[in-house]
Amino acid sequence: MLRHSFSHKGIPFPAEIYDPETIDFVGNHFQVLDDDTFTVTYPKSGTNWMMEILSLIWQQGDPSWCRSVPIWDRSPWLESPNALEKLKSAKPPRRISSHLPIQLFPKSFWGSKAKVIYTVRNPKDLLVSLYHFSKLMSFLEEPESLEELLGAFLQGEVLYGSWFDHVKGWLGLRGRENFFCISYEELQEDLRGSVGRICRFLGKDLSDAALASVVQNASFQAMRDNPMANFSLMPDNILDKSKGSFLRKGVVGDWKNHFTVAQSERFGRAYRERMQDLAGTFPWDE
Ligand code: PPS
Repeated sequence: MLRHSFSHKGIPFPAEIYDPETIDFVGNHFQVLDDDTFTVTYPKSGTNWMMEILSLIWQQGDPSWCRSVPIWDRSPWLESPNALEKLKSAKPPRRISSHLPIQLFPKSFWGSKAKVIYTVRNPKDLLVSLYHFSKLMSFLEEPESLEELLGAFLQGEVLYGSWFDHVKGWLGLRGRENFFCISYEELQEDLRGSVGRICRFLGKDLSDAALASVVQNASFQAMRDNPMANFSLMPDNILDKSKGSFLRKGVVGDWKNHFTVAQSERFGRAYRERMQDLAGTFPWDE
């Protein structure tokens, strides 16, 4: 839930950090290049984890870049006004992050060979992550309860709109050779194997030692200990660190500690109804 928002083509954005002109520019005029690589997610799906993994892959496992440059400068945020300025003058190949739903993504992507890595997460865990995140971030309104946030989430009345539409929109690209989808749960289950798959998608050949270094330096603890990745550099007027940590828990299944049986059933009904076309696709689908 947002304190001050604007809606662009039906998608709610926090007005404190985005503006409608930039979102419009990105969709209609931003020039995607063939060697761009995009990390795309719905919020709280493991965006920063993927950004860290990719930074390490690009450096052949060498952590120096990750330890010296803030994560948001290594893979600037497409729809943020500041990052867009950086990207306009960035030397290719560019690494870019975005939470945009597919219908607001740059039109120039469609004629390009640019690669998209889409990370998806169990929406129940994502919702719990968003619930805690809302307590830290100045542009988000702290919900009175998980119940309140759950209602808003199911209505798509949260930042970036409906999770269901976001995931269905992007998964429509499955089968294209420039699109790769992976889940937070797969990363948790087998990080090394997942990194290997990401490398194959990117056409990167890493030695065993380099792979091991990616896995080690992209671990939850390594990222928590890295000031360039743990958001400690984020100003207090945006992220109130006294209320908690951006890298909060980093586990699968935390929803079980937060959802009541009734909330889980309500969520399950909406999920089955909205996701029937993708039934059985994700690790959390029974
Ligand atoms: S954001 O604000 O949308 O960019 O957030 P995002 O990065 O997508 O998601 C934040 C959650 O990802 C967890 N995270 C990790 N989990 C496991 N391992 C690693 N290395 C890792 N890095 C980030 C982070 O802790 C948030 O999840 P929760 O459940 O809140 O802990």
